[in-house]
This record gives sequence, C-alpha cells and structure tokens, in this order.
Amino acid sequence: MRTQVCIIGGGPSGLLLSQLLHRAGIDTVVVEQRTRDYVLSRIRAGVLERGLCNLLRKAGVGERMDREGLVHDGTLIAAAGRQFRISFKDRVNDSVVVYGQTEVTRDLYAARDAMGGLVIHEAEGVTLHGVDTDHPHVTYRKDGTEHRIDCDWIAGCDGFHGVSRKTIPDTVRTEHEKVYPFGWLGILSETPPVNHELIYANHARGFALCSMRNPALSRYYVQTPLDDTVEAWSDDRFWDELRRRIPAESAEALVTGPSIEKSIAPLRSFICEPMRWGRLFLVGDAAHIVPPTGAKGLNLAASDVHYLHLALEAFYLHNAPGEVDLYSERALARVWKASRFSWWMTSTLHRFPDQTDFDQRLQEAELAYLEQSEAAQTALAENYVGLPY
Ligand code: FAS
Ligand code: PHB
Repeated sequence: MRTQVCIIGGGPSGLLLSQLLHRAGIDTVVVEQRTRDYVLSRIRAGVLERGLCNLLRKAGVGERMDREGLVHDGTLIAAAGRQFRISFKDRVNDSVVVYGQTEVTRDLYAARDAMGGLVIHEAEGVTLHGVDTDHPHVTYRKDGTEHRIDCDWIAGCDGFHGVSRKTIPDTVRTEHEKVYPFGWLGILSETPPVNHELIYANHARGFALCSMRNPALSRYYVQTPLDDTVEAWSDDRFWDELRRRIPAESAEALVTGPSIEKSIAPLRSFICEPMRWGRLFLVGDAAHIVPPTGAKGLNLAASDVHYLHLALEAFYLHNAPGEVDLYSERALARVWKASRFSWWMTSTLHRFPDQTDFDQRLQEAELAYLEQSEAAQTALAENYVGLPY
C-alpha cells in the first residue's frame, strides 16, 4: 500500500489530522493498535479551547459539539472554605466549550467514515522504517499477515506509550519530565453537576475538581496518593471526601449517585524535543504530557495538528517545502507555555506530601491574590481559554 502521510494512532490527534489533510486532498492512512470500541471507551478530557473548536469546525466535525457542547464563560476557584468566580468573558472576552473527548473522537470517526477515510484497527507490531530517509515506510501485522505502507511522511499520533517517539534515537531526543507525587481519582456519574461551571478546589486534604459532560452527566476528581488504588475507593468514600474538599455551599448542593466509571491517573509533565526527526513528526501525547489541572492535554494535541496540517498543505499544495522544517519549533513554543500554566495550576491547587503549613498558607495567599486581582485573573483566563496558535 502507498499513501502520502501515514498516521500512527487513531485517537483525537491522528483522526483530526487525517480529516483535515483528506479535506485538503492529501492522502492518509491511520494505523491504530486497538479496536474502535476500545478507543471510544476511554474517558479523558472535557474542556475544549476555542482553537480546538475552530479546528473541528474547519474539519467539518463541529456540528454536534456546537449543538450539545456547553459554553462556559468562567470557572470557580475554591480555597479556605470560600469559592470565587473568574470570568473568562469579562477578563479576555472568550470562553471554553465543555464537550467530552470521547464525543470528539466519536464525531471524528463518523467523519472519517463519511469521507471513506482508511483507519486500520487492531494493527499489531507497528514499526517505523527509514524515517531518516526520503522513503519511509511502516509495517504492521493484522490477522496474522504482515503489511507494509510506503509513504512520504509519518505522523506519530500514538500517545505517550506509542512507538513513534522511541523511533527517534536517544542521541537525537531530549526528554524533559516532572513527575508529581500524586494522582487523580476520577468518577463519572449520571447525576446533575453540582454547579453549571467547573469548581477547582484547593484544600488541606487535597485537590478536588467538579466538572461535567452534560447537564445529566457529572465528572468529579479528587487528588490521591500515588500508591492509592481504585479498589480502595467505594462510591460512598469518594462522595464523602469530595464533600470535605469543596465549600459547604457546594457540598450541600452535591447530588450523588453510583459511579459509571472510576479510574486513577498519575500526573506528570513531559516534553520531548525535537517533535520531528527526518520524515517523522510527533503529535499530541506522543510528544508531550501535561497534568490535567489546566485542561491542556487534548488542546495541545489540537495545536500540534493545526501547525502540522498547514505545514503539510504547504509542502504538497503550495510548493513551500520549508514549512515542515518549522513545525517542531512552532509546536514546542506553545507546548512549553501551556506546560508552564498546567504546572502553575497543579502547584497552586494540590497538596504536596512534604508541604508545610507555611506552604499551605502561601497557596491560600496566591489564591486570595487571584481573587482580588483583575490582572491575575486575566492571566489565568487567557491561559485557560487557550493562548493564540
Ligand atoms: P491518545 O493517547 O489519545 O491516542 C493515541 C492512540 O494511539 C490511541 O488510540 C492508542 O491506542 C494508539 N496507539 C498507541 N500505540 C500505538 C502503536 N504502537 N501502534 C498503533 N497505535 C498505537 N487531557 C485533558 O485536557 N483533560 C483531562 O482531564 C485529561 N484526562 C486524561 C486522563 C487519562 C487517564 C489520560 C491517559 C489522559 C488524559 N488527558 C486529559 C490527556 C488526553 O486527553 C490526551 O491529551 C489526548 O488523548 C491526546 O490525544 P492523542 O495525542 O491522540 O493521544
Ligand atoms: C474533565 O472534565 O475531565 C476535566 C475538566 C477540566 C480539567 C481536567 C479534567 O482541568
């Protein structure tokens, strides 16, 4: 088989890149190791920046998001028993859309099907070859048969545990990592959200987040120690802990119910440089991971796709081959800024194991300053809604 761009990974990065390139007349094949059902079973991000929303609309995949997504003009921050609102609308005249990553991925798959886009599922042993030559190819096994895809370019959209980043030699790659000493226990419940906007809560017992997917589906998180397990958390224990970490007015309004999904995710910051080697580009989680506190993971994957699809269109359609050489630098500039914001949100809102009371009071002072300062709220708002591409 031959294609112009072989995309490794059928998550949001790979599907969105494939959709945008296909609409520009550039041929792609997506190679995904899992079944579609497995990919769609994952519960992940929930907040979409304007940039991602616009990219989905450009890809012809924004209709259901525009119909069902919840526009949020602000968020609540809670600390020291109080909660205050930061208005994105007042501070930066912008907003975000709450619409689950699972739904984004479902819409992307539907769009790929509608355009006859080729997504190969259950591809095993995906291997990248000749990446440092002008004639790369990809091999994989499916149904016991070995397959080969010759291509001009490979887009590694295969997430943190994928094969693409590891294809770049250690002598070429520089990896920057910060592992946080805690994780997030998240649940999904078919209950009305406690508030119509998100609540990020700093508490001496640990961080909590009240989010949602729609008016009848809530998403909640509490910070947990790294050695904690889902089995140690009954629903009742979760609800009791969440109530203790959010202000009384919200705790009293909380509607509880059985969890329909419950999982623990570790928190880390990770960035691989460069995001391109020869004919291979790294996109999304394949290149970088941010702690979910800033709601940036999926949104950074989107800005990578934005830069890369324009660079490949320049290469194929506008006789401007040099644009692909600028992809890594452009993408990394935005990745580092979003990583800084995600680090700041995580450091300000979480309880660290070695944290002293002085540290706790410093966090509360930082949040009190945020409550009182229009400048501080503007800084948070412009990062949260998404810095320009
Ligand atoms: P993905 O990991 O989504 O997709 C990669 C795809 O590649 C997968 O389908 C995988 O099966 C496939 N793949 C892997 N190896 C392969 C191989 N060798 N061959 C072929 N295919 C291969 N972000 C937020 O903004 N907010 C959140 O709350 C949030 N919560 C998260 C919770 C968890 C548990 C995780 C893991 C991530 C979370 N994220 C969150 C980040 C997440 O949303 C990612 O940023 C987003 O999935 C990035 O999309 P992709 O780059 O497409 O990577
Ligand atoms: C979510 O709804 O899953 C969510 C929202 C905001 C975050 C992280 C996760 O910062």
